Amino acid sequence: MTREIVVGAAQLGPIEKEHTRRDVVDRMLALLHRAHGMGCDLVVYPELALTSFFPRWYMEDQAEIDAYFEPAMPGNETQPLFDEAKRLGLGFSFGYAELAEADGETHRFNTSILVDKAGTIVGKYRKIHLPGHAENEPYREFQHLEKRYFEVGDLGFGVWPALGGNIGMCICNDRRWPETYRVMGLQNVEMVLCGYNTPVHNPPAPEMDNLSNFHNHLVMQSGAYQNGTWVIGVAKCGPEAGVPMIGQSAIIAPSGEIVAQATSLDDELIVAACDLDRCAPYKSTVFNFAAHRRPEHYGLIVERTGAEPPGSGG
Ligand code: ING
Repeated sequence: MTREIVVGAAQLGPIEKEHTRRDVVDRMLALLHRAHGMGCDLVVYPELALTSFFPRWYMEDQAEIDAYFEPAMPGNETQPLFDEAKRLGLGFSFGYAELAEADGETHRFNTSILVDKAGTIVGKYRKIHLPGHAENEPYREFQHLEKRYFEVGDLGFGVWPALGGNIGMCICNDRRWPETYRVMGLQNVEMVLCGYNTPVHNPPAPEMDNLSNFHNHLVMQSGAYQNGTWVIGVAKCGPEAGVPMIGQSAIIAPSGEIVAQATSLDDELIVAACDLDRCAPYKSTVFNFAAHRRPEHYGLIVERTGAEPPGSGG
């Protein structure tokens, strides 16, 4: 009996400032029903799926900013998604801006959750690699203020037993950093869920704009292969608030091969039957960490502390 998860990557096209959460949840429900019709077990939605990608706008008024956050999950607007997924027997994952109260303080994270077929939130991840900047940079065609609106995630990279396998999550910029996949790889992850909002144009490095789609798949395919895991990359894409964002959502096998890819810049569902047992051949041979990986010999210099590499006699 194979351990197969039929995955639906539910790409979302542009969400404009005037779109309500109800508008978006209706679009997510349409994709959920299509996924159910195609026999999916799990539906994966993008990063910050409920609103327009608001870090592109410089705001100072906290109430204006907090209008993009969710103080509860599920909340009134997202409860229908939880209810329908449970009724249909589907697991799902999506990203949102989380408003969290802890120790009498308010915290704000770029968050993603994993919900099982019983409708239980079994995993939560808070984005660690926050790209962009914290202050207004008017030179940019558009801003990228994740460092202003979110705290760095405080939950690490988790891997949870769910849907018959080991499932982890990361968010957007995280996918560009090899550590992201390796920390989950060291926890025997078999499927990484990753939503993203990626503009074609990156103001600090416009010379790379023509490689945006290539870099998107490069990092996810590498992460999949080097850790023997499936990677599900799901875009919020298209010309959102006038900012072109890449699509090319993809379902990537542990071999690094793309087994399904979106071809539009709008709401689109791509589906693949993901056999989790395709992870083992990579984890037990080429990337058998116990047999071949030697971190104690890497001479890793602890960054920015000036620490001498081990054995350097410094
Ligand atoms: N978006 C982009 C991403 O990492 C970016 C930001 C674009 C960084 C291009 C570097 C190059 O895909 C988010 N939301 O992280």
